[in-house]
Amino acid sequence: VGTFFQESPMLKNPFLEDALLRGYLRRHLPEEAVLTDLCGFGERVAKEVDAWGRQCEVNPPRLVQFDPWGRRVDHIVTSSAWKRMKDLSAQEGMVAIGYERPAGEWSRVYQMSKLYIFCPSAGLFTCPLAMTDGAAKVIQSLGVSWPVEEAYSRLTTRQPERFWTSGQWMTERQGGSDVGTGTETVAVPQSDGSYRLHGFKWFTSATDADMTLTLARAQDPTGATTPGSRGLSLFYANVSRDEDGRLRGIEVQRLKDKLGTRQVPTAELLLDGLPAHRLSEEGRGVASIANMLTITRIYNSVSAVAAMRRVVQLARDYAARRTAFGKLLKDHPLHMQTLARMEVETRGAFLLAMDTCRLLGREETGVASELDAHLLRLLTPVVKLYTGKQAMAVVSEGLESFGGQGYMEDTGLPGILRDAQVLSIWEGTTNVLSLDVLRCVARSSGMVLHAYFTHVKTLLAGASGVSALAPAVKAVDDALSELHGFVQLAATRAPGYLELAA
Ligand code: MFK
Ligand code: FAD
Repeated sequence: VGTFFQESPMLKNPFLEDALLRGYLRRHLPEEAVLTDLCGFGERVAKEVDAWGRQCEVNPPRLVQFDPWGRRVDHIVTSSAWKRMKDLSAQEGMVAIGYERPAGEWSRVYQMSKLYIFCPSAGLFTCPLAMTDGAAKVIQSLGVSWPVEEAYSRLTTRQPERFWTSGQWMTERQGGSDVGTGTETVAVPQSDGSYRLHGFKWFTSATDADMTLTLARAQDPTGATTPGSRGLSLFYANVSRDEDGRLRGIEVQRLKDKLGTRQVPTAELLLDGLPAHRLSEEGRGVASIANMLTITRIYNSVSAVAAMRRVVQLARDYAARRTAFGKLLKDHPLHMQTLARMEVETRGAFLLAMDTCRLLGREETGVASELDAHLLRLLTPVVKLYTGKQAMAVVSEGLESFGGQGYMEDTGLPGILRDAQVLSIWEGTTNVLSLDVLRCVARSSGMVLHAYFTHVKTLLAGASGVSALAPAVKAVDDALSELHGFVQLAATRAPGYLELAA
């Protein structure tokens, strides 16, 4: 009945549609090869990859625990689209770019720009990519030598048939935020110097990974372990099968039934003698995995901004197709004000996230100043916690801009909101990251704040000709004149706040 059918919003090349991204790159990384690659990839994302992403959502992974004759097999069956995402990720160098460094200190900005284009269409394959990149970073920081040389080369390869993904198994039933107290997994030393892990990992995402980094307590010769964070070491394990096809030392207890991230197999795992190698010094597990946390938190931030950008792009397109009260939505000032507010949030978040990527790239290529290193340490938790919250608010607003259709499952829009909800939970909740900020203020004796204010001052100096910014410039100038006392005060107070929070 009726002849009217609403045109759907159209996904266009996310690179060409993003004036801010292109402007940012033109200013900082105007290399033709990079821009051509991103533009070509954007075209592929819109025309091909986005449909695979949708397939990942509608064909979620499932667990086959037993074969027809009752033998334990623990097969996580994933969709063909999910497998295609893995090959695509290798071919496009989604992790490799960060290690090949084709754009020197700007390589992370290049890589993360590509991730940003990919994220909302990736069917959350960006989750294993984050952990894969984090694992490569940890291995690189501890030394690429036996037993992880091959792993490193596979994590960072562009060859799909060699490409490995990694897990990050930290959370146990007693503690996800507080892994120091909550980790029960023990590592039993073997005569050849390796270990066998026994324990239960409560959340392990992308459990179809080829390897993992994980935390456990190494037993001493008497079988005793050290409690707390100082008893944790970092281990590397392959996820492999024996000649009977059974997982070596792992039982997949079940796949989790989740609000969102349904594309990703997140499992509960029983580690029952998993063969592993210790990578860190004994007791340095948390400090050693911190490099992984930095990478995955930056991925999280870029994903958050990408979700906001996608919903804004689609909402803008829809506003030029949908009519209400006799004119297109784009001609209703109030509707456009709503979209403009979303755009402003997205732009601010983009610049903050990209600046963190810029700092990471500088640190990795040895050109970071002391100020850069402090800024990277401070901004990583700040940008993760801030963009995680922002993404939920902006995406939720974005859904409303499609009216009732924004709530309809087969438009693909509700999935964006479901997936945004996790961004403030995994990789450190908002409160835990707030405490991480205090931790780095305290441990640097306030130097991270000094670095921050100095950075803001430099940025504002560049904008001093813009009259609308005059009040902000004055406010920061006033704050800077009290900077010395403020930094000292913050450094003195941070340990107190930490104690209070504990
Ligand atoms: C597409 C999206 C991408 C993301 C996909 C991801 C999929 C999901 C994966 C997960 O969720 S994996 C699980 C993530 N888990 C967390 O993020 C845990 C959250 N909890 C924390 O971050 C706690 O703050 C922490 C576990 C680190 C607290 O542990 P401790 O042992 O009480 O910390 P402590 O004693 O303050 O620090 C131990 C050492 O680590 C110190 O070094 P030193 O011994 O050398 O002084 C710290 O400086 C260092 N450290 C801790 N956090 C750090 C850090 N170093 C650098 N950066 C940090 N963030
Ligand atoms: P808790 O630590 O119990 O926290 C509960 C609440 O208490 C939170 O609001 C938190 O902010 C608050 N809180 C805790 N400590 C403090 C404090 N000191 N001060 C103030 N507030 C505090 N983990 C992995 O290791 N690997 C994975 O692959 C993985 N995948 C995941 C996938 C999904 C979809 C989800 C949802 C989680 C995944 N996790 C994974 C687990 C995730 O990292 C943890 O859930 C998260 O770190 C929080 O830990 P928790 O669940 O134990 O919560």
